[in-house]
Amino acid sequence: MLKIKYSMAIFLIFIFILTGCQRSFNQEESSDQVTFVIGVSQANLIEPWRVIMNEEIKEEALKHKDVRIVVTDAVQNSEKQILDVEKLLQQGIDLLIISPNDSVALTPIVAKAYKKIPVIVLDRAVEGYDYTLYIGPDNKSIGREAGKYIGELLAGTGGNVVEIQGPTGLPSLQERSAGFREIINQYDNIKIIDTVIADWQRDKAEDEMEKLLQQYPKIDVVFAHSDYMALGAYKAAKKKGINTIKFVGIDGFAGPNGGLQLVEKGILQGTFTCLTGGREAIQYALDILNKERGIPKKIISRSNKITLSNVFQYAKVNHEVKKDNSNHKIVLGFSQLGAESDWRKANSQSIKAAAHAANIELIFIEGDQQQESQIRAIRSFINQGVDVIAFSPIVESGWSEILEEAKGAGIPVILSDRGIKSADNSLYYTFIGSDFVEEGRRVARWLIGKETTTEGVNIVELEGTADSAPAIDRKKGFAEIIANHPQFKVIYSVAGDFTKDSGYEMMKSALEMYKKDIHVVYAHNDDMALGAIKAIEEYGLRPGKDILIVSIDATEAAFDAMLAGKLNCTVECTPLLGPQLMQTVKNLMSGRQLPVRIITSEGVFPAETARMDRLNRRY
Ligand code: GYE
Repeated sequence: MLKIKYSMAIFLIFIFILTGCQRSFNQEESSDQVTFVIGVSQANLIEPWRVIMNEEIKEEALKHKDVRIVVTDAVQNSEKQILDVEKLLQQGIDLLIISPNDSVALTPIVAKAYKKIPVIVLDRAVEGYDYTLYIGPDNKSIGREAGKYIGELLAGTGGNVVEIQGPTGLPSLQERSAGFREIINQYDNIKIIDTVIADWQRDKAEDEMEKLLQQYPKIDVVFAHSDYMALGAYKAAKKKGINTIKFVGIDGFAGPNGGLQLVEKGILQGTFTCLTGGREAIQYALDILNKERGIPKKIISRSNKITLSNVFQYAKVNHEVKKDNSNHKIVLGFSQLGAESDWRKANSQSIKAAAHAANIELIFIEGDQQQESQIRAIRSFINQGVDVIAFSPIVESGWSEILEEAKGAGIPVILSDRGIKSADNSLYYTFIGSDFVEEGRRVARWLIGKETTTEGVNIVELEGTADSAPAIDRKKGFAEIIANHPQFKVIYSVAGDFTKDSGYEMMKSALEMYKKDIHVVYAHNDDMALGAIKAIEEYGLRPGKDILIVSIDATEAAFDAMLAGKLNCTVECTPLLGPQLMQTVKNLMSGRQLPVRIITSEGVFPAETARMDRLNRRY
């Protein structure tokens, strides 16, 4: 039963009238019953992007009669924002949405809030993982895409570019700029002749541009970090009667003077959309408050390149909600890569159960750890004309051709669990899965905390399938952290295939070669760790004692091994992707724009607390 907070809402409204510094958006009559009160702590409302974020939050919340939102504005001041959150917590909000003014300064208060209620962080992340969900853009990739586009615009002729930035020191801004420069620096004939700061303000951009026009006789392209600033710069050029400069912006909002309209009018040559996440924050907030399963940890929103060639189509797709054709049952083709591990078996089960629960017709094709079999399965889905294809790619490379076929047939593709390497990110709609690099880092951090000796620590690394995303990334994350601790040395590293047998064989050879000189085994999954445990026991050593063992997945069998004292730690990688996948398929079919990346939530389980942790495990 949901709690009814009618009287609290009245109380809140009363408080807000008294304080006058906060606003609450109330749906229709205040006689509606309030089930959830959501606090929104905004960093500032000077940036147009944030005004839009708040508008989206408000609009989306209005769709739910039983939801109230309370909004605070920190006016660019982190201390004020901390107080804002304190007050919201005192008022008894059920969930906090925060877009932090500063990542570092706001981390402790976000962690404090997260101890009590769910927290959604928007745009600027906080440090660590003490929040429920993060939604934000990939600023570096936006910068790169803008760089590529401007590169194309000037490729033949070369030219001079001016960059107009928001306020100095913002990490998001530095990332955009770095991505942009990474690409532009590859061109000998394109020069960034100046960079100015316009604080996201249109008028300031106009003033700065006037100065630039006096200083430089030839400017070919202006790249502004927001459409609003691009518009200011355009005005300055127009006043001087200059119409040879091309303007490129970021944001792509709909509505008067939004990026889309500016592209339509030919004022901007192009813009790169940067969603605020406001709408999605409310959608997820309700899922969280209603205790839905499969809430991701991080969502990285997609940026679209908008030019005259696609602006009308984009505006249509994004602003016309598709009619729900309830007679049509969605058909999803899923190609699984194999049944190599307990993880995979749990993953297959989760997908099947979630499809059933979501009333989605699932055509599930099992794999045999062979890329060719998966390609065949995907081709059969194309031939059957399914609505959506999802698959878990065994390796990272070699998918372009089949994905081009799916694209040609107009069937959207979703990557589940593992990613692919492809320069063309239009070949798939989104990728749902874990952050494998972070898992590798977590293993290393645990190991460094556990093994405090300054003497050499010899590590055997049992890798997953060659060229698979989890093997590549788990190795990378681990290496990144131990690089700062030279006493840790990977003395032997070899690729298996995530099966128990391969772990056993690899460990046997490691023991033959290094005998008693092995101190730690890092296995890229639990199954291989279990195989290694067997090999170590046969060799006459005690796994978990003579040799520390750490792995990834956190399966039931890994918990058994920890309780038996044979495994020292497992880092979670959840296979329960079914609910997120089905939710995503539904979103896709209803015409909603999908993020590029949906990252699942997971933890670290050392043997010391395995008994307690086990109680909450579901695979
Ligand atoms: O860790 C391993 C498996 O791709 C994340 O594949 C997955 C990995 C998982 O078989 O056990």
